[in-house]
Parts: sequence; C-alpha cells; structure tokens
Amino acid sequence: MFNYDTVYHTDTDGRARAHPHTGWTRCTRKLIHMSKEQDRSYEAQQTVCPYCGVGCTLEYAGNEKATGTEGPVNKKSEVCPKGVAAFDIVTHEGRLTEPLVSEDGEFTAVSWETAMDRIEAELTTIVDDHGADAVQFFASSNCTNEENYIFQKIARMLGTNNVDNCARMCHSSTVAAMSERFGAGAMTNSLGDMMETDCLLVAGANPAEQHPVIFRSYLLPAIRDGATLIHIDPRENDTTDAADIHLPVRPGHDIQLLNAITAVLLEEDLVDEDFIEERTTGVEEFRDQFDDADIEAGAEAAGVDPDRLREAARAYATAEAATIITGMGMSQHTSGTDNVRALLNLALLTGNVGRPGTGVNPLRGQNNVQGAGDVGALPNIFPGYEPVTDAEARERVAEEWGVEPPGEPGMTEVTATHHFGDEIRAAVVFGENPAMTEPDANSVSDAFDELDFCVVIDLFETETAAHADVLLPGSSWAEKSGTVTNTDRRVMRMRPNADLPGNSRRDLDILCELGSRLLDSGSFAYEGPSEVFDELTRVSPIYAGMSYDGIGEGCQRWPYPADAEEGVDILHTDEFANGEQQAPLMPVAPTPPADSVGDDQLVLTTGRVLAQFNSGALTRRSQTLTMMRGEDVLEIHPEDAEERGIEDGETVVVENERGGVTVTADVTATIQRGVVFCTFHYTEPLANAVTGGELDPVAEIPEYKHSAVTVTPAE
Ligand SMILES: Nc1nc2c(c(=O)[nH]1)N[C@H]1C(S)=C(S)[C@@H](COP(=O)(O)OP(=O)(O)OC[C@H]3O[C@@H](n4cnc5c(=O)[nH]c(N)nc54)[C@H](O)[C@@H]3O)O[C@H]1N2
Ligand SMILES: Nc1nc2c(c(=O)[nH]1)N[C@H]1C(S)=C(S)[C@@H](COP(=O)(O)OP(=O)(O)OC[C@H]3O[C@@H](n4cnc5c(=O)[nH]c(N)nc54)[C@H](O)[C@@H]3O)O[C@H]1N2
Ligand code: SF4
Ligand SMILES: [Mo]
Repeated sequence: MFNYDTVYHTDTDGRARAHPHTGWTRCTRKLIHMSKEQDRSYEAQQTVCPYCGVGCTLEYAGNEKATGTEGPVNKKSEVCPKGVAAFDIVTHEGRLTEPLVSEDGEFTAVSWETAMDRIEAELTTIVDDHGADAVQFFASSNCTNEENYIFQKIARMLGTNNVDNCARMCHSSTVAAMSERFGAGAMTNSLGDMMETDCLLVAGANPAEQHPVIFRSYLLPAIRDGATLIHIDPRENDTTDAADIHLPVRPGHDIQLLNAITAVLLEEDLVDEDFIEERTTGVEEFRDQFDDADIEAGAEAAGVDPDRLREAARAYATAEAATIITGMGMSQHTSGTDNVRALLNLALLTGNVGRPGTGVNPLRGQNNVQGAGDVGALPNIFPGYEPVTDAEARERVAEEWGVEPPGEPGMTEVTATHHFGDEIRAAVVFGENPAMTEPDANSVSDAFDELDFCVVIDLFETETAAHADVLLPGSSWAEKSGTVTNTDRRVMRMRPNADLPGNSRRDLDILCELGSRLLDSGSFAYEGPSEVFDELTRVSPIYAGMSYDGIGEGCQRWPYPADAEEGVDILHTDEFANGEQQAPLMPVAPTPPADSVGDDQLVLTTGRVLAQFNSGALTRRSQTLTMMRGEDVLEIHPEDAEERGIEDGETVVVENERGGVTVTADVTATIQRGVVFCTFHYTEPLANAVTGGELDPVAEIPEYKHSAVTVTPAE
C-alpha cells in the first residue's frame, strides 16, 4: 500500500515535500545533527510540545534542540520535526524582550510599570465610558489552562463574556453539533482506543501531516492490523496514501456525500437496529426523509463515484468497530455545524458510539485548544462547559470569585472584528494572530486600526502586534509551568527548560498583574500555576477530581468527577454526556457555500503542511522548519493549469473581490479539477486576503475551505 521506508525528500526545484508516514522520523534524526553551533546548558525537564494538540512530551536536548521523552501519548519518545525544532524560536534573536508602546506608529521600549500604567488607564476609561462589553478578549490556545483561566476570569469579573479563542475558527462547529446531540464536544474515545478499530473514516482531516504522531503511532498500527481507511478529502495527501478508499469530495459538498452514504446504509439495511431502538430518537421521521433518496445523484453532486461511495458505506457499517476522525475540511464551512450533524448520523445509525474502537473524534488543533475551551475561554460557557445563561452555574462561579459574572453570552472573536470601532472599542490579544488568521484578513487588519486601544501579549512582533498600542513580551512554552489538555482530554504538565530572555515576563504573571490592576489584587494573588489549577478544579466540574501533583509526569483525563478514582476513557457508554440515554437522529439538508463560483473561477480551499504551523509566527522563524518548507505553493490540476496557460513553477495571481495574492503554481493531479489549494502559513501569499467573512450561523466559524477565485499567470 505504501512504502514505509521511503524518506523525506526535496524536489529538484527545492520545494520540500514531507514523505508520507515516515519522512519525519528520519528527518528528525537529521535535524538533531543539524543544530546550531552554540550550546546552552539549560535544565532538561519533561514538558509538552508547543505545537499541535497531540500532546507529545519533550525536553531540552542540548545544542538548542528538543528531544522526545517517554510521555503519555508518545510512549516511545517519538516527536515530529516541529517538536525537535521547537527551541529555534525560544532562542530566536527576534524575540520581544522589552514592553513596547506605540507612539506615532513607532514602538518605544518602556518599563513594565509604564506599560501596565498605560493599559490600566486606557482600559479603565473605555470600560467606564462604554461598559465592559466594549472590550474583546482574545485568549490563547497556545497557552496553559491556568493562563486561559485567569484571562477569562479577568473578562468576566470586569463584566463581559466577550472572551473567545481560536477554537472558534477551528472546531467550534464540531463542538456545537456534538454538544447538541451527545452533550459533549470532545473526542468520544481515546487515542489508544483507536488501535482497536476495524475501520477509520477520516473526514476532512489529514492526520499524517497535522497530527503526525497520532498517525504514526496509533492509526498506522491499526491500518497495518487490517483496519480499512476511508479518506474524504478533495485532495490526495499523505493520509490518502495510506487509504483503501478515497472519496475526493468537491469542497463544500460534504452533506450531499454523507447523506448519500446514509441512504446506502438505509437502503442496504446496514444499520444497527438494536442500537437505534435503545440509543436514538426520531428514526421514523429520519427514514421518511431518505425514502426517495437518489444515491447516484447525491454522489455525483458531491463529485464522487457512486460505487466507491457504496463501498465506503459498506466498509464503515460492516466493521465490528468503526471510528470517525474529523477535521477542518468538515468544520470550516458556513455549513460546518450541519456537516458534523450529518457525520453524527452515520455513527448513530450504525451503533458506532460508546464502545471501544468507535466514536466521533475531532482531532484538536494547538497544544491547548481543548484546554482553552475546558477552562471557559469561550463566550457562552464557564469553566467546565457550564452555560453562562445558567443561574446556578453563575452562582457557583460567584462563590469562588466573589463577583457574579454576566449571564448573556459574549461576542465570538471573528464577529467581534466586524464590530471593531463601533461596539468594540478595545482588544486584549493574548497569544493569537487574528490579523493574519481570520478570514478577509485585509479588512480585519484595517478593523484593528479602528480600535481606541489594543494590547497584544506575544513572543514576536506579529502581524497583529503591528496594530498594538502596547505590546508586551510574554514567555514561550520553554519558560513556563502549568498544564495543557491534549486532543484526547488528557491534562499534562509543562515545566521550564530555559530562562526568560531580556525583560520578558511569564504570561501568568502578566495576566495576574493585569487582573490586580483592573479589578482587585486579592482575586489575582496566586503562588503559581498549581494554586490556579486548584481553583480551576473547584470551579470546573469536569476537572474536579484532578490534582496538580497527581498529574506529575503522567496525565489525568476529563471528565474526572470529584469522587472518582480516575477520568473516563470512552464517553457516552450507557448514556450520553448530557445524561440522556438517547440522542436524536436528525436529517440535514445541504446548503450552498457562501461564495458562488463563476464560470471562469476555481474553488480555493486552504489548509496545512507538516513543517509549518498556523500563522507561521513560530515556524516561519525556525531555521530548520523553513529549510523543510520555506514557501507556499498553489496546487492546481494540470487541465485547469493548461486552460489558463499556467506552467508548473510559474507565478500566478489568485484573486477575488476581497483581495489578490501571488504564489507559485504546483501543477499536480493530486488535486481535483476545479479546485486549488494553498496554506495560510505565510504572509506572502496571505491566503486569508481572499477568504470570506461569512460565518456558520450556529458556531460563527468562517468558510476557510471554499472561496471562489480566479487564477491567472502573473504578468
Ligand atoms: N503541521 C501542522 N500541524 C497542525 C497545524 C498546522 O498548522 N501545521 N495546525 C493545528 C491546528 S490549529 C488544527 S485546527 C489542526 C487541523 O488539522 P486538519 O483538520 O487536518 O487541517 P487542514 O489541513 O486545515 O484540513 C484538513 C483537510 O481538509 C481537506 N479539505 C479541504 N476542503 C474540504 C472540504 O470541503 N471537505 C472535506 N471533506 N475536506 C476538505 C484539506 O484538503 C485537508 O487535507 O492541525 C493542527 N496541527
Ligand atoms: N485560510 C485559513 N485560515 C485559517 C485556518 C485555515 O485552515 N485556513 N485555520 C484556522 C484555525 S483552525 C486556527 S486554530 C487559527 C489559528 O490562528 P492563531 O491562533 O491566530 O494562529 P497562531 O499562529 O497559532 O497564533 C499564535 C500566536 O501566539 C503566539 N504564541 C505562541 N506561544 C505563545 C506563548 O506561550 N505566549 C504568548 N504570549 N504568545 C504565544 C505566537 O507567536 C502567535 O503569534 O487559524 C485559522 N485560520
Ligand atoms: S505531533 Fe504535534 S505534539 Fe507531537 S511533536 Fe509533532 S507538533 Fe509536537
Ligand atoms: Mo485550529
């Protein structure tokens, strides 16, 4: 099926490509030897990788490189190249080392006292004049549970629920759909449990590149053990290389595809009647909706071969245990919540929930995007996913904080940028880069200039930091302690491996000082992260039974009730997380994407590659990772290229009414006709200059995966 021994390779034109499955392990070894000359004698302590949500543990290895340690996830100490290169940014010469204030567009270094005085004065005036809802708080999925907990505590004690994190742009639609049906939005099963599966339905995710250690250490072993891999993705990528069935869906047409699979399950009687009877409601109405379903037409509308689709439906339904893995290809659409609802129907119809090897498993983004949500850095929930509208939950929080938080949900973060300069007068941006990562980025960038006041806490002068009135130098992953929660709900501890550069400060100290100045010092006086974690366990029921010491070098998994001996591995076994025994089956009708595609236009879908991470704030500054993948390309099908007179390697212009960018064409048949793909990791091309600001109506997630564009050779 695939050659496990092939190594990472570079094209002759220097464009690096990660090889499927293995490239990175070999490459990792090579990277360790490629380290810089100077050595520093930092302390080596087990901590958690700052990049993706897999949660590999690592430590300082000397020569400014990290090495994997035997952790709860990476049991054999394996890490991918990003983990190995994580020190490149810790010791980077571009790190912010002094607080900066902007005067007439120029940053000047000031003392911490001066910077904090300015923040206190400006935010206090704005809250006095316009109310606390005039401030938007951007929390950080790259930062710890304790930092995010304090951050949302500041917002809520000030009197606003306007706090959100980039989970909004990521799995907010998945969480909305799963919470609605199952009562919890997180992975239903554990990573270890995935090795028990007989079928993996990977929908709109590319774990071979985006969750490489999960792919290599959990999914590949299951596949090699005979599990069938079905990949629903408009492109062929490293995950597809290991797939038995590839369904190259047209971007934005997943509901047609999933409904056609559903129709096959019903038509061919591939459903689990006992499970449906015991654990679901609404089956009669559901069946009625599919009575006249035209499977062939559905498959064709989705752009896939009906026979392959039937094969996929049979493989998923007849497997003894089948698991769904879902990612951004599903979630990042104006129909994102509906896409996931349609996916959930498959699991419910076939009884693939609540047992080993089954479930619906969103692979989460950053090292603490799961935790940022768990601790309440979202506008509609308190720590532990208790709704802000619930009076009892507000009282429980008030008991701990001495102040009752507001009961109206706050603004989500993309919507907030649409109100910069009117309802929203100030922003506090902690460890996020929205001026680059939000859709229609040129407009977002302009919107930042409409604010009366903007504070950014980051490691570098990012694209967002360029709009700050005060820019504070925070601490990197290697300089902090605290906890993070990985994709399969495991809380793990971070420990420092390096000293803070210059006058930078620990993020937790910065936030506690901010809280003390804006509110009262008593509410933000903590000995350190462990004391914050203790408070979190009192406020958040899902963390109630955990302890900072108890986590140690291992992990604790939520839900972990106060009286339990350990956390729960598989959710929804006897009843769903909302206490219901049954979940509703709900038909979903397709809705068109926001951008309609003109005759001469192509559909741009965006995503990621192995060696770069999100806005690239960290990875573009890493010498080693840039050597692996230093520039973006636009994948375009040979026939689409030929029609436009575009040659491989040529510069092309990608544009629509929102903006235009230039990028190098990569003419390849791995992308389907009519679709082009690039990443959003680079400032040039800034992919989000052309993505649109239309949002899913339920979760307010943007449509990063479907933009109508024209592609022409550059003059
Ligand atoms: N190397 C690396 N790893 C990362 C990150 C990174 O930037 N780099 N970022 C982290 C973060 S924040 C996240 S959220 C995760 C995301 O991890 P993934 O969900 O795997 O991320 P994407 O690459 O955005 O999208 C996945 C796939 O969706 C496909 N796709 C595009 N449009 C559609 C569509 O309409 N339908 C379907 N079915 N598929 C479609 C794309 O071709 C792509 O292969 O990765 C995390 N891990
Ligand atoms: N076109 C397109 N756009 C997308 C997506 C897509 O698929 N396509 N995906 C979306 C998704 S899923 C996501 S999650 C977002 C990501 O969007 P962002 O969260 O805005 O992107 P990051 O690059 O992860 O930004 C992290 C920032 O935090 C800083 N940072 C990192 N660690 C620390 C720390 O310890 N302390 C402090 N103070 N700062 C720190 C970094 O320097 C960086 O500036 O992008 C979204 N945008
Ligand atoms: S798989 Fe993710 S967590 Fe593990 S080393 Fe790579 S980037 Fe870090
Ligand atoms: Mo994400």
